Amino acid sequence: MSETVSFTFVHCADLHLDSPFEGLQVVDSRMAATLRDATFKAFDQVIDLAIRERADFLLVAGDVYDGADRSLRAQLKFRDGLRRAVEAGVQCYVAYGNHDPLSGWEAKLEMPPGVHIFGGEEVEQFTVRREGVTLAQVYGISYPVREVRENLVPRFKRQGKGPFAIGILHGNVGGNPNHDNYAPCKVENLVASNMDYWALGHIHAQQIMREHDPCIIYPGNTQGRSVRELGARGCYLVRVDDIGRLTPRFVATDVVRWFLQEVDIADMTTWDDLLNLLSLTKEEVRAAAQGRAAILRLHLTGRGELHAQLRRVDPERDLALPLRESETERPDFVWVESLQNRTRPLIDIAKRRREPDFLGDFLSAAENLRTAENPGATLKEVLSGRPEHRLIAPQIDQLTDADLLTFLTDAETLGLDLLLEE
Ligand SMILES: [Mn+2]
Repeated sequence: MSETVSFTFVHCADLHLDSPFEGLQVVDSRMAATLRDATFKAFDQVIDLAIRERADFLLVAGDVYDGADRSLRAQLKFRDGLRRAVEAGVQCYVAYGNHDPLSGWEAKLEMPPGVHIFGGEEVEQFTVRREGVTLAQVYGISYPVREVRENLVPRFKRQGKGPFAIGILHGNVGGNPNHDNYAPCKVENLVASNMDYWALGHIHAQQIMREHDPCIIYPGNTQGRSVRELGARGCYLVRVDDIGRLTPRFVATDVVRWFLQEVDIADMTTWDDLLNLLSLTKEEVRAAAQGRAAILRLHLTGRGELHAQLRRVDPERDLALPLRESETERPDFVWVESLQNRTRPLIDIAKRRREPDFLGDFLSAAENLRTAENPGATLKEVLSGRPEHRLIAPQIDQLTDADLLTFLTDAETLGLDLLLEE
């Protein structure tokens, strides 16, 4: 890597422009607008960052849009953002992914000069220059269709002796089981590829897979959209110095942030203890969101006296609803998405399980299911023998083992409460 000059770039992926927030019932129109525009605003923050930090170029590693038939609004917003970037001197390089393959519908919009879109046939290469000096070569390929099962990495071949080579790849590195296995490859493939930086997309959680030689980064998505996408979301600002050393820095771009907080009832004796801690938790989340809007899921957990009383209230109506009051008035709202009661009674369940009576047998049966060799499959088998199964079979098939174990514990707690009452 001789004759490198220092430069800066921004790497983002998985913008999913115009995608909805999952599992939210919001009636307030201002709040609904905030949520609807969140993916667009997050993208604006990426562009603002690139301009503010005088980045030389911007990399977009796939899933610009949420669906193959992207909305015209999303396409216009995307073009507006890129135009703003190139007018400020930031070149843009875009590869499409599985959510927005080239086969999808697209309005024939002309992109401003300075925006480079990778085709879907072969890996293409662009040279980034600043005042005639070559900064880097950028290699990439878009998904021609939704399902790309081929390892695309062998197609990335470094040409000539450019100072710095970047590969843009939308795909699953290392077989992440939580995402579709598109364009699968291993870290070893990327290491062997002779690139200096891999700008990845597809996995929505940010991750530096390797620090250097080459640097391999998933920036994650720019805006979380469900409780499965908790915490800060953003992109990477990468500085490369004049001897080719990289300094990547994560920068949050989300405008609405998702939180999941547990509230333990173990030391509580009164309702006021609980209500105070719920309010405090909400304010802690507001502080952590640093001026952004927040969406909060609350789990009540732990064993305690309050468990028996909680059975007498409706968590949604009596606890969640009051926490939402007055939140719609403010831009830094904390919206309680749901409040789930997972508390347990104040008895030693392990000890009670050993008693030779009906309740002991019931608790043992639950424990045997939980500790079965393959609890998920065993629970599905039990459920398939129930008369209701006909109605709920499609939903049950979609549940993960963790979901099923949560239901088992809920059922055990319910049975325990009912039997203890007698
Ligand atoms: Mn994606």
